[in-house]
Amino acid sequence: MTVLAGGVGGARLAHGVVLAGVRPDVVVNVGDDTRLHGLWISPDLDTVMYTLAGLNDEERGWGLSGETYATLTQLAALGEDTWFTLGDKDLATHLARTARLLGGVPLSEVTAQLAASLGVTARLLPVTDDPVATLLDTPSGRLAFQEYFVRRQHADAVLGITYEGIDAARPAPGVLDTVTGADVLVIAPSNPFLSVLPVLGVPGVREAVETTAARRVAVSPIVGGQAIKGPAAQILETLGHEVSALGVARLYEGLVDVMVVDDADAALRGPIEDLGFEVLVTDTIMGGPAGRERLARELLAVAGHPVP
Ligand code: FO1
Repeated sequence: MTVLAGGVGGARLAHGVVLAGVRPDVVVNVGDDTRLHGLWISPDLDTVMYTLAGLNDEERGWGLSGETYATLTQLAALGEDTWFTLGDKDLATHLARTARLLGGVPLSEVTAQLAASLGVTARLLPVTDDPVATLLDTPSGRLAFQEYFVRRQHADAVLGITYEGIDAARPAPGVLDTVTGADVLVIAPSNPFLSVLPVLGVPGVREAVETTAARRVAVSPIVGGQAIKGPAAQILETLGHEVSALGVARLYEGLVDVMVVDDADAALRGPIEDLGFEVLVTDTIMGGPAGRERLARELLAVAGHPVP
């Protein structure tokens, strides 16, 4: 089973798959990646890695639990910008990643090393080893991703999105093989524009999703017309899409066989079926581990994957 993932939604779903006894390959967005304090930070990879390692901060969804902030406090005292909250333990990940990247090890290899060190059994794959940067056009101009998301709290209207570097990016080793070789391919309930499209946009990935023999299942991140987390609803709206699971389904036409929508959106079953999808209506809100495992088991079942 292969999961295409952004941050928190992808991490929680992948965790559910692991809890269900299946070891997934997780292909992760790198468009959120940023350089701060000279360090290479890969938030979505880290969110998936920490969640699968059982080390994540459940409340926030990102970062490590039990963090301290002595380094950040000292950076502020030195006059550095500290709007991006980096905990002391989290900084160790960025130090190790940056040192290894500077030593010439590709991101995919560094990711595999870090994940193995933290006891993650699933295979974590950045979609590419090459730099891709999601840039947002807003009424205040073009913003780098974390500038938009964290510093300005995704308050700006998004009028356009550019995935800088994506046309020259090559899929990381293993990415195309895991998409084409999977029996089940799941698009996690991640933001379509900020998480999923920058994965599909790496040359070769969309074609692999279009042509794989896998049963392809997508979980809508929009429930009852609202995003489970983050700015997905505002972005759908300002980019001219319907803010609903139907609007998400339209984005995934030709890429997905089964759309999974929340019980709250049961009325959208017919319209989504009319687009040619099979539809699974269920509880898609993954609260704790039990909810994640239940959803993962339902996805495995609808996709015909043996459920342990
Ligand atoms: N998200 C925030 O809203 N505020 C932060 O200060 C913040 C810090 C941070 C540090 C490390 C990391 O791996 C993720 C972090 N995130 C933070 C999440 C990050 O912005 C993600 O890119 C978004 O959640 C989108 O997936």
